[in-house]
Amino acid sequence: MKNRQDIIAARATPAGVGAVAVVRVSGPGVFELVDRLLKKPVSNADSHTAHFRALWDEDGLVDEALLTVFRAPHGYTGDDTVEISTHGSPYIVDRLIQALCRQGARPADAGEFTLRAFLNGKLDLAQAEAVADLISSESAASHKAALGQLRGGISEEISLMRTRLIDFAALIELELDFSEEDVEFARRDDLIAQVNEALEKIQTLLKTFAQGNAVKEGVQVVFAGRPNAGKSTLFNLLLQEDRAIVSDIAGTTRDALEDVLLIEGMRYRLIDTAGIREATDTIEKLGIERTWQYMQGSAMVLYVADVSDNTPLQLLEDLNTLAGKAQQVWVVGNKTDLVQDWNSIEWQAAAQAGGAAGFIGVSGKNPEDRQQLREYLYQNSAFKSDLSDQTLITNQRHFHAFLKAEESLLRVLEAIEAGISKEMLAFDLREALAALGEITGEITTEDLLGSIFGKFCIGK
Ligand SMILES: Nc1nc2c(ncn2[C@@H]2O[C@H](COP(=O)(O)OP(=O)(O)OP(=O)(O)O)[C@@H](O)[C@H]2O)c(=O)[nH]1
Ligand SMILES: [Mg+2]
Repeated sequence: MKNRQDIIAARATPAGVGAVAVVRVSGPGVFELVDRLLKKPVSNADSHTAHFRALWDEDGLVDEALLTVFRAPHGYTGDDTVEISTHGSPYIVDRLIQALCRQGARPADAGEFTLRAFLNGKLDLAQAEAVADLISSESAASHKAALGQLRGGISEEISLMRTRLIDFAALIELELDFSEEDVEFARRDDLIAQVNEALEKIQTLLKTFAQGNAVKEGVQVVFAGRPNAGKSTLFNLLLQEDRAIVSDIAGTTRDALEDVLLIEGMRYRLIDTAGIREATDTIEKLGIERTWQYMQGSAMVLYVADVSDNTPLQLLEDLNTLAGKAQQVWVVGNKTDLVQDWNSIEWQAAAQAGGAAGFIGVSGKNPEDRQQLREYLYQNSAFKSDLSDQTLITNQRHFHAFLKAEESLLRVLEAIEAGISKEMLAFDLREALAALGEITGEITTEDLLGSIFGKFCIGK
């Protein structure tokens, strides 16, 4: 890890031209360093004040800018910081950062400002990760989940669990010190109750991961079916644009196409695929292999069947070939406009017999069916944008740490019941505490910090 005493500088706004660009400079001694680019100092300014100043380097005037001063321990990083808002020209920003570096600053690494905030105790690790999620959130639901985590949702729950378990761990360690006397400081009943309570909390949180992950990454929905069934037509209808090529030639879609659809603040990643049949050439064959892969990896498969060209029996046969290769299949009977007397009951029955979770009949040529299709998707994706205040686990790392904690706590219970040695009990309790502590960063390693903060953008 690089020196925490360095003064670091980076552009905090996106690269390119804009009305305003912000350069952030932070570290002990930053005010004196910035003063050297000014005729009128800011080093005597109060925290949280803004100052209009001309910026100078060796070659002359760089820009006129607004400097915001944050004094330790306030501000984002908890170190002395100046945020310089210049005119939004990449040239000005580069020249300013170079001037700052000549005065003794160095370019900040990705996530280094947030890393410092963490090291200064302004944020715990789960909150720091929430910052990255917040920046990249693209839907109301993921924004809400990230914001909840940033405000300490998960951290609070964990610290409560930890404090209680730490007390017990301490008592058990004490018992170990008096091991010859066979005393029990920690009442086993109370310990069991505490562990059970913690387990319940952890298991509830673990269950939210599927939803949390869907909220963060989006629900993957794949369109599959025979060639010409109208997959691309329905894909375009939902997206309201001519995203995929539609034609009456079977085998039009070769490669999978992906796009994002937002419904009620929830993100869906729609994937249009190549129609399934005996491939006629190598490229089509590769496309169809991809269709199978996507089906396996998707939370939902929308299986499109052409009700004007196929029979319910054919649908049943198709669905049987999907068995075990797709998680949840929802059938869409398409081209209802072409047949007057299609028997929806029979189609529904075939879908059900084939193990599909639902059936809907639509026409891809009828714009009004778009709403119906959206509803179908939204109601049936197990992950509705439940914008309630439930804390969600949205992060793989947290999920695995909770799993570890769960395992250790289950072993604690077993150990008590089986009357296994106190050493083992103490060990498992410590393991559980460590796993929980990893989430908030009470227990960290440099590798872990490197991998978390390396994913941030520079300037954050
Ligand atoms: N009348 C009618 N025609 C439709 C409907 N949906 C699709 N079509 C037509 O059916 C043909 C095939 O549609 P596509 O959307 O390309 O079908 P696909 O399933 O993507 O086909 P592949 O990419 O070849 O697997 C096109 O000529 C569409 O215009 C519908 O609901 N009604
Ligand atoms: Mg297609």
